[in-house]
This record gives sequence, structure tokens and C-alpha cells, in this order.
Amino acid sequence: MKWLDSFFEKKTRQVAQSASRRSALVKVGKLFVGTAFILPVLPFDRMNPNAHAAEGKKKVDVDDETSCDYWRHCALDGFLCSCCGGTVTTCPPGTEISKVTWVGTCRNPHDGKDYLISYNDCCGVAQCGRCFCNRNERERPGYRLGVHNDINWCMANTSNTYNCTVAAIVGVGEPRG
Ligand code: ABN
Repeated sequence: MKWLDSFFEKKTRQVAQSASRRSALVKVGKLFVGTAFILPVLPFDRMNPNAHAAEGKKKVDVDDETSCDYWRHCALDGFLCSCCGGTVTTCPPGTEISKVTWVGTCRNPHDGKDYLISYNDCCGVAQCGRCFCNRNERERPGYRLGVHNDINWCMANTSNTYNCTVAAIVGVGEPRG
């Protein structure tokens, strides 16, 4: 195996003569720095692939009055009265409809028209706790009270206790000509 030793010795000497230690270190240094800058910007998918799968499977029912996806609920923040012993337009027994309200605008996917929806709270019984829904389409910040939905609209009733929210159609928009 002497020939092998002398072969490698010869090669090592050749490399040592043609390349300085400093230039070798510079090359290694460049490799490290380049890796540090380039690797973080590579397009890794950090999302959980199962999250996408779940998204694909979620069924949106725009006609189910007990679902937050129901088209009239596009700007409702609260518990759905349709899950609390009432309906989408009537308060549960023992509660009273709020005297003040806020209105939102939702598009009916069946006729393509925009409807003015009054979101009244039902008051007088402790919060229902079922079918919480929080959608905020076209909602505006809280300093514009009438177009903000995160408000207890039982404020003007005898009892301010909030139970759930109904969504009644109070107007229809004219299509733009
Ligand atoms: N309009 C529903 C509601 C009630 C109490 C507090 C926030 C929002």
C-alpha cells in the first residue's frame, strides 16, 4: 500500500502548492454566508397541509338559517337566535327585541341583489351561547356606532341583558343602471 500513500502525499503537496490556506478559508466562508442568506428566502410551505385539506372539505350553506354562513348573516356578531329557540327573525320566548339596532348590507346569492338587514339583539335573558357567529362584511369602526356590530343593542331596553341576534330584511337595493 506504499504506492497509495505516496500517491496521496504527492497530490496533497500539489494542492498545497497551488492553493493557499487563506483562499481555501475564503471559499468556505463564502459558502457559509451564501447559505445563510439564500436558505431563509427559499419558498418553504410553512402551512399545515391538513389545514388546506380541511378548508376544501368545509361545506358552506348559504341557505341554512342556523349557520353563520347563511347569506343574511354577512355582518352579524352574536349568537344566532335560530339556534336559541327563536328564528332568524323572531326572538326566543321570554326575550324582548332591541329597540335600537344596526343595519348591514348583504347580497342574496340567489337573485344577486343587495338587501338591507337589521340586526336586532334579543334582550332580557342571559346569553344563549349557541351558534356564535362573527362576520363583518362592510362593517365600519366603532366610532360610527350605527355601522359597527360589536355593540350590545339591548342598551335602550328595560333589561340590557343580551341573549341572541336576529337578522330581518328591511330594504332592498336597486340594481345600478
Ligand atoms: N350585538 C351583539 C353583541 C351583544 C353584546 C356584546 C357585543 C355584541
